[in-house]
Amino acid sequence: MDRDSIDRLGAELAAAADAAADTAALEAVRVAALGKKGRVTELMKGLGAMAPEARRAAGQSLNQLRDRIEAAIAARAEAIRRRDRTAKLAEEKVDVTLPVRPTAEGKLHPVSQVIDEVTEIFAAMGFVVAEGPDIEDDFHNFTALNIPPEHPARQMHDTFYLAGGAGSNAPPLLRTHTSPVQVRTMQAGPPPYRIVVPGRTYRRDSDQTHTPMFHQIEGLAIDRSITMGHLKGCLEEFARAFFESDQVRMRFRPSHFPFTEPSAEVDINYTVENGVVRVGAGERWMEILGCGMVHPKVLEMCGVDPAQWQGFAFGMGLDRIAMLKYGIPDLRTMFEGDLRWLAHYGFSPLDLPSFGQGLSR
Ligand code: 2NM
Repeated sequence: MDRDSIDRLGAELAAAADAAADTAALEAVRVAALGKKGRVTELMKGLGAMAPEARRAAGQSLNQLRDRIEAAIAARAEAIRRRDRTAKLAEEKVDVTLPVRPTAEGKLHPVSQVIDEVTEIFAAMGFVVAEGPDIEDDFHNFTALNIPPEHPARQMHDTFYLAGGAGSNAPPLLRTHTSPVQVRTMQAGPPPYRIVVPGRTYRRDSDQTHTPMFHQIEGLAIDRSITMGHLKGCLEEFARAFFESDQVRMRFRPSHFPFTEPSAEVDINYTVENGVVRVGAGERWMEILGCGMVHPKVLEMCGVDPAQWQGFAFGMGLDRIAMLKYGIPDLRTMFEGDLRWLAHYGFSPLDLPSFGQGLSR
């Protein structure tokens, strides 16, 4: 085959590749040119019968022909790929400025709503949210919190222990409070700390006023000179923001926890009007949280020098204050997963609590 006809064939096949409308058409062009019975392949088969000199020249030309066609096919393949991707992107375009379609179903659980509200309040005071595992070990849940092995609090907490724990190793457990996250935070790096830790907690308790899984939020503030005065101001600010009333009064009663010294339990005032609880009015007291100055031994066990650092911690049950704020009468209905209950007591996932918008609406 002469030079001219090879050039013409190359031009023809390259033009066919350029004209291929899609990947399948392009593959057909490739097979017709370079496949087992393709036109270029057939020409190459003829080389064997040629004299050595002629074969070398013809072989070179045919190799160039093959390279030219392969390059044309590759270029077309890339063009098709780019064109298809552009079309796909245009087709999948979403206008994020359009208003959200209202959802008829899908509500936030009141406890989720209350977690959002409480963390918003503490975030505005400079706390950041920290989280940790539900399955904990003995050290983080008890020992580091100044609750030694024989301490009555270990029975008091009625812990769920998991299988495992061989020899001298205590078995893993479901955390009985969120405090192990404070321990992990302190172990992870130096003070200062200002964290709040919302999450699930577990105790072997089930009756009218207890569920084996419940929710807590705990807080920790450690710095050079944080005092009980800061603790009181912080919690009063919280109570007024959460119950959306400047009238809420608080009472700090001396108490005892292994992990704080001094310790206090905190009550808020309330009254009952027509069977409805009203917080921030009346002379009755209701306990809502426990708190205190973090025990020096706890700081030490978490790697924090108590001669240089001090501060407060607090812990609060979220299920009860959710029921209180939103008028839910029965604790057990909270975790039954009844969609009719959620339709009634749930919150729109699009109404995030914020001071600008009003904490709850
Ligand atoms: C409470 C009451 C008082 C508390 C202490 C700590 C830690 F890790 F810093 F020692 N976390 N949470 C604490 C203190 C919790 O719950 C009723």
